[in-house]
Amino acid sequence: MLKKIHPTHTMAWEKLLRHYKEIKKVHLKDLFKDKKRFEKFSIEFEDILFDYSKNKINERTIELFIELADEMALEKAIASMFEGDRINETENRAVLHTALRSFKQKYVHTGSHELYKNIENVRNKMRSFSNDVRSGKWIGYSGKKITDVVNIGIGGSDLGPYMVCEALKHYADGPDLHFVSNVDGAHISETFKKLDPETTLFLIASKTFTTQETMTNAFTARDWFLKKAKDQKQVKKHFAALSTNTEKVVEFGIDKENIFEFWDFVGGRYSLWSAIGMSIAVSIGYERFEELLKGAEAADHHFRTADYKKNIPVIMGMLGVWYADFFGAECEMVLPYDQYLHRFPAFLQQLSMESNGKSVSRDGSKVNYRTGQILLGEPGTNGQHSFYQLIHQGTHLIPADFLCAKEPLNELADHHCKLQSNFLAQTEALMIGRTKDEVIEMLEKSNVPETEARKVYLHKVFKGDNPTNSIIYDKLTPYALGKLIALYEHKVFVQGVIWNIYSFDQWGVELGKELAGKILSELKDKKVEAPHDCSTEGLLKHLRKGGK
Ligand code: G6Q
Repeated sequence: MLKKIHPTHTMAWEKLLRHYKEIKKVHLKDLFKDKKRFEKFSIEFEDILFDYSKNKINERTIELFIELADEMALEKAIASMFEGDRINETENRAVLHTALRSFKQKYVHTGSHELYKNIENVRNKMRSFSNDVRSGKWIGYSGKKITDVVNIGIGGSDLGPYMVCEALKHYADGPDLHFVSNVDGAHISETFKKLDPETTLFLIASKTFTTQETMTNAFTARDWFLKKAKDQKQVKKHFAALSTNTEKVVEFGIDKENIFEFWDFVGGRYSLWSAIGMSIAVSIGYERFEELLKGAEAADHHFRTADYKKNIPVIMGMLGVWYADFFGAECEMVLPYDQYLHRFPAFLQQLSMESNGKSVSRDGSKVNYRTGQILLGEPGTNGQHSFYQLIHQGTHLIPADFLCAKEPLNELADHHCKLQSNFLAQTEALMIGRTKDEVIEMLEKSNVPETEARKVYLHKVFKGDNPTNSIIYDKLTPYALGKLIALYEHKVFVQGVIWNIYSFDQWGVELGKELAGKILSELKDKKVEAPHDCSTEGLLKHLRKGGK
């Protein structure tokens, strides 16, 4: 089980507080007087280069964080996760998404052979199903090949596979993929416009098979299909389920043969590696899906074996804690200079904010320090033309991760060079900034009259001193993507351990769901079930007025 101590009660925390008071005064660009900084604070792991030298740290910072990690028993926590201890204590579950991508089965623990056998069986079933759909062996009720596959799911059953399918679009050579998540009828209606029931396959992705949004969309999809197919028996050719709840799936009318199982030790936001990844296998082919898993497996091995000083997720996690708890940063950004990764920040939002958005510690007491940060992000260079202003000249400290591929997947004139020059320029600008003297000199050189220069120069000063990490991978392959995702998963884990919180539950989403259930009947039946506050009641009445 995980240790239950407050990080603020450790010796290392005290030392870090003292260290912070000194280092906060040093501007980042002054830290670069040490010409070996890049060498000291960068890590190479296979084709990934992780440069964290542009952070407000020195060797002492890392040493103290290692002391903190030791006091918080990080090593034991990592072993507990990989070995299947029930570290998700509030749900009494193990956390074994790593087992789904463990081909070498390095971390097999007693009694887990059956588990690995089950995982392999589902993978084999996924391989043959996805091959059949892609090759045209799997045909629809009227004898036509499947041209479109729709993943119906939400949250963890949508964000992961959707992000990966977008990221690996370059390799997509299967049927067209669509993702429907929102219960807003607009989502499925607009998707239907592109589809023909005769050539469409629905993947109902739901761990519980009870989620309101997913089930509403699934029933709507079935009605839409049956309107044309007419015969209930044909559902088996057009619907498959990715779920842990066989009983509910069968009740819905999906053939037992079309159920792709996974298990309660796979959390929703960690489920893209399971049967929930079926849409990925259908889109890019099963072999490439396995490459994705193998990339993640390599990152798992790195996380388990690399020294903390050379361990990317450990360092990333520590830096996150450093800025949140010592510098008081509220937000962090992930900025991929890679258009294929345009859903990566959205995926990471759930991974990080749902996992570490907690205020009760593992011993049940309220935390008195900051936990999970707000994560935002958009692909570069687009973001530069919108919100970067606030990072450069606003009042917040916003640490940011910049990601970029060394080689492009599309060779087009000098696009990639321009993309990379922006990637490099932004991290440099955020670090060095531009001083008052530099601005005045610049204005003088452009012959701006002195009175005018005095008026505007402050607006042109950049404080700099803003921390960034740079992550470069050779090419966005399935293997590289698998590594990237797993590195971030483990970063979130490290932070949860240091913050002494439970990262694998999500009780905070329950209250809204519960109330929505009650309000739904009030909206439908026009009756009041619960006394509401006057705002909710006023809004409810307004929505009912003139509505159906
Ligand atoms: C993720 C959460 C949540 C979940 C969705 C969908 O970690 O648990 O986002 O994935 O609520 O749940 P189902 O897969 O059960 O429909």
